[in-house]
Amino acid sequence: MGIFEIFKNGLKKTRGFVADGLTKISAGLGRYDEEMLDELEALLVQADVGVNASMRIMDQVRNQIKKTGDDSKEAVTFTMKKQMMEILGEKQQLEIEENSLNILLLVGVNGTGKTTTAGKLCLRYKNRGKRVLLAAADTFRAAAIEQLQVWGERTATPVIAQTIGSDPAAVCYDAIHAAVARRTDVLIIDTAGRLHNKQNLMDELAKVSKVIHREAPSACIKALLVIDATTGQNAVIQAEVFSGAIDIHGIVITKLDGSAKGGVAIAVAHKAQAPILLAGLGEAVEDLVDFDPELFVDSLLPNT
Ligand SMILES: Nc1nc2c(ncn2[C@@H]2O[C@H](COP(=O)(O)OP(=O)(O)OP(=O)(O)O)[C@@H](O)[C@H]2O)c(=O)[nH]1
Ligand SMILES: [Mg+2]
Repeated sequence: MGIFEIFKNGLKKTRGFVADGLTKISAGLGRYDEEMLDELEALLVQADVGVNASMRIMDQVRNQIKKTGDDSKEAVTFTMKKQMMEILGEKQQLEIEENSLNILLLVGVNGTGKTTTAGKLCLRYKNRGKRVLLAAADTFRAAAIEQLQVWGERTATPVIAQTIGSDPAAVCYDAIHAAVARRTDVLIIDTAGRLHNKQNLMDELAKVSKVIHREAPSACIKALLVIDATTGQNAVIQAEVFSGAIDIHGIVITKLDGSAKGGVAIAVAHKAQAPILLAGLGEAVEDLVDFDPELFVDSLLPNT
């Protein structure tokens, strides 16, 4: 399957909602009057594109119609695509430096897909011939350590872990020294999404990040925020909260396959400082792809 097919397939539900909605709203006329444009805007909001981003997109559509007089479905879709891509920004990729230790720190609230993404990334780099190491810095739940160990077995990757309740920063310390000793290319650190409260979580992440930077000053360190597309506008808030605690290099948006609300990627991009780098399009180990704004938008809207 080509990458566009993977996107289209993963975003089937959102496409069904947005692209089909677009066609339905024009009532088969293939053009949009003012009322239909309002309906289009509401459709975007329902697909979780967010109120501000939806407004920005539709303002541009209205301006364009005023300027050219062209209110055809093709013209409207074209302007929408252009605006969405502008919000999503240039395609950016998660780069790994050669001949250096790369540390990927996965953070995010509980259940967003951090551990799954750790496993998927592990396979990605193993397939590229890299030496990979996993670290179980979610010490809050015993099941979290076991879950990462399962990914370790599945991908034949060693996992650095301690016991439940141990200090996550100490796990990171161990993992970094193991990574250096083993000449690891990519160290992937899984962290907790749930602690007693949010402040605890943010404090813990700040501490973990500090220890990583202290112990591996010459490593290429990147914190990736994992957010769940099915959580709607909450995802936008998470992007803000985590950026306040640590320096976020990029965003992984997971479960884009899970709902008709994949439009949230646009809302997140509109608000967040960091770019969306990766997309989770399913639960399987191969269901992680580089986020591509153009393919994403083409998957969402009808063909022009
Ligand atoms: N459909 C779908 N499911 C996903 C995706 N990514 C993760 N999941 C599922 O989401 C659930 C939670 O994933 P985890 O990786 O355990 O999430 P987590 O962030 O580590 O959760 P905590 O450790 O509780 O904080 C699991 O059932 C995963 O299979 C995705 O891209 N698509
Ligand atoms: Mg986890």
